[in-house]
Amino acid sequence: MPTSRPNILLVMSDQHNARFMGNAGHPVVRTPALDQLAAQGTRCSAAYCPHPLCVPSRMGFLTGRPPSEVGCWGNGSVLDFDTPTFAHAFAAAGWESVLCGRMHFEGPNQFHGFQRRLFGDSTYSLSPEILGQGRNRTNGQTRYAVEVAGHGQTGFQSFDQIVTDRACRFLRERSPADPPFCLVVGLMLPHNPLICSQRWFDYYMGALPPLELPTPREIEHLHPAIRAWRQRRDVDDLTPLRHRRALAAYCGLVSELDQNLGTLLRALRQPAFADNTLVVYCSDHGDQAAEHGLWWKSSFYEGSARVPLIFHQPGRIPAGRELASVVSLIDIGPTLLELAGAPAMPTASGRSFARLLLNQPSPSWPDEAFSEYAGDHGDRPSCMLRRGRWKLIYYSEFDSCQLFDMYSDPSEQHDLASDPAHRPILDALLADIRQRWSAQRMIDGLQRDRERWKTIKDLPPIGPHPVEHHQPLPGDNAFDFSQLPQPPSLLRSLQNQQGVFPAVGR
Ligand SMILES: [Ca+2]
Repeated sequence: MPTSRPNILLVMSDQHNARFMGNAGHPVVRTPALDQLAAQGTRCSAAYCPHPLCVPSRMGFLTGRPPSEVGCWGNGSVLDFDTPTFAHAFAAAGWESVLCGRMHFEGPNQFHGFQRRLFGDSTYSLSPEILGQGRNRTNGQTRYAVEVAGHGQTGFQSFDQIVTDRACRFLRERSPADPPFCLVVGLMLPHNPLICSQRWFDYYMGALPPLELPTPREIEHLHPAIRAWRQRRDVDDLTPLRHRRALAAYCGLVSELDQNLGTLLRALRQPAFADNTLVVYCSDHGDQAAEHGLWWKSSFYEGSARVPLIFHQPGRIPAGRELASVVSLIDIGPTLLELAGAPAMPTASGRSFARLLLNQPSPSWPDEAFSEYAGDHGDRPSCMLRRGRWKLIYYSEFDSCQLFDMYSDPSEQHDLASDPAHRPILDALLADIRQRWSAQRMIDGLQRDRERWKTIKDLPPIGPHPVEHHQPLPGDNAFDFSQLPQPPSLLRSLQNQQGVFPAVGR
């Protein structure tokens, strides 16, 4: 354990596919800051979110518990005021617990254990023209969000710049006499709208190789749950050019995220922090980014369910190492507390993998991650259990599974669920899922959530001090729709939206 209490800087992006980093082997995307962090630290290459959707994943991450255990089922979920988070745990142990930027807290409590919030969230960052409306929204999960892709700028970029500036100012003003800090910086990129600066967009349009998209025949043979997922979002017949433009913009947003991370890391280069700051980078979930022809989150393919995760503390955490053990975002709080020498959080069911990070024997590590999804956009509940080499995805809508061998088939091309030779492992994992999880419980929870949300969604924030949410300036949002190869095709079959949370800035 450290001789003095380390500072902690944790940067969480939104919707970053773990493959989209140079250090993770991506052939094109440019991420020099993330690459340097990974070169000097340890990259966890099998880290998963506990729910491939923003609010439940983040509340699981903060509390160290499966989201359904803390009553979070969807993007309108309000975490109970008195549910302990690792921000509470650090504050109780003498750290100053600080949040800067996004954490997607719903309801009036905008702190949840953070003693200070340097800047608020991105709820109002997009202009109506760029945001769109109804289901034809650029920040949502329908074909319109892929079609409106290109170069320009959005309030999410200006939000991230302000968050970065405020966090850097906090670091610059820190005195050695101050208590150690646990600073969580929440950035919005590379979350869609798929609009990035022209410099990056032009670069990636030229640099990306031809995309590998499923053929119509392959789409016909997809698992019925994936076919239903595609139809609900109306993404079946997006052209290769639409996908390519969207992917170029996504790569551009990743590079812009990386630039902000680089700015933050440079602000840490001062004697007061040099040897005693633990830096962590992660994202709340991934983005399919055209893998399997899909976009966004809300599925359990690697692009959506796996997250980037890097730990950096030179002289303590091994440099340039890949840790391939299976871990979850709900394990991060317990891990940070142990690495910092702070008391553990008794309410957490996530486990510390500090010993794995320090390259110490950890024979009892379960090497598994569970992730659940209550449903959104008309989806029905589903869940995923990754244990060692195996990954089982269970779809309640069809009472059926996908099974992948992640060691031999990391891109999930060969579903082994109907292979008799793999029946024993499928049965064992499915029995485990049936014991710990219920689709009906997810449906009931989501319904209760919606009722709670209607009552308290508009209450003003309460907490230690007022919170300044982002208000974009004129010019922060600019997109020339005439650059699109064809006008966006507005959603053809609008589904019944009764009871669905409005999804602004999700
Ligand atoms: Ca998110």
